[in-house]
Amino acid sequence: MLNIVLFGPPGAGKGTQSARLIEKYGLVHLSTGDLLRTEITAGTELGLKAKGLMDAGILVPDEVVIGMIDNKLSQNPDAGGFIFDGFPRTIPQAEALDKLMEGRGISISSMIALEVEEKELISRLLLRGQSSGRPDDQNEELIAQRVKEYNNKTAPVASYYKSQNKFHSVYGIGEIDHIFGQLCLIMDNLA
Ligand code: B4P
Repeated sequence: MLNIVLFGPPGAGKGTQSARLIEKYGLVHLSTGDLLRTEITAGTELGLKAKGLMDAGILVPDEVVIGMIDNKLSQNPDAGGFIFDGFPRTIPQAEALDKLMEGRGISISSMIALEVEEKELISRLLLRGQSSGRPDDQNEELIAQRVKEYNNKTAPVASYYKSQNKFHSVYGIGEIDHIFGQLCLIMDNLA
C-alpha cells in the first residue's frame, strides 16, 4: 500500500501532479486546500472561519485540518493508498498524521517534494489567479505572504521525513509530463 505525502511550496505543482498520480496508481486524493474550499462553498461554520485566514495567506489551525483528514481516512477504509496533497503543513500535523495512520495499521511510505524557486511560484499563481478567481492568487504581496508562511512553518516538515529516511525530491520546473515521469520513477521504486 503506497501512502505518499506530496510536498512543496504554494504553486509547486502538487495539485497538478496529484491528479495524474491518482489516475495512474489508483490512490485516494486528500487535499486539505480542496477540502477547505468545499467547506467555504458550502458556507459552513468551519468554512467561514477558514476563509478569512486562507484569503490572507495564513495557515488554518492544525486541529481543523487534522480533524478533516481523520474523517476522510475513516470514509475510505478500503483505499489502496492515499496521496496527501498540502498536508501535513506543520510539524504537529506531521506527528498527528503518523498517529492517525498508526491507529489504522498503516504508515506513510514516502514524502516527495517538488522543488521550485520563488520567482516561478509567484508567476504561476498570478497566472492561475487570472482564470480561477481564487482570492489567495490575486496579488504578489499575498502570494509572498503564503511563501513566507511556507518557509517558516512548512519547510521544516521535510526534516521530519528526512529523519525517517522517507524523503525524496524532484525538480519542479519544466514540462508537466517530464516532472510526472520523474515522480513515477520514485513511485515505482517504492512499490
Ligand atoms: P492549497 O490549496 O494547498 O494551495 P496551493 O499550495 O496554492 O496549491 P498547489 O501547490 O497544489 O497548486 P499547484 O502547484 O498544483 O492551499 C491553499 C490554502 O489553504 C493555504 O494557503 C492555507 O491557508 C490553507 N491550507 C491548506 N492546507 C492546509 C493545512 N494542511 N494546514 C493549514 N492550512 C492549510 O498549481 C499552481 C499553478 O501552477 C497551476 O495553475 C498549475 O497549472 C501551474 N503549474 C503546475 N505545474 C506547472 C509546471 N510544471 N509548469 C508551469 N506551470 C505549472
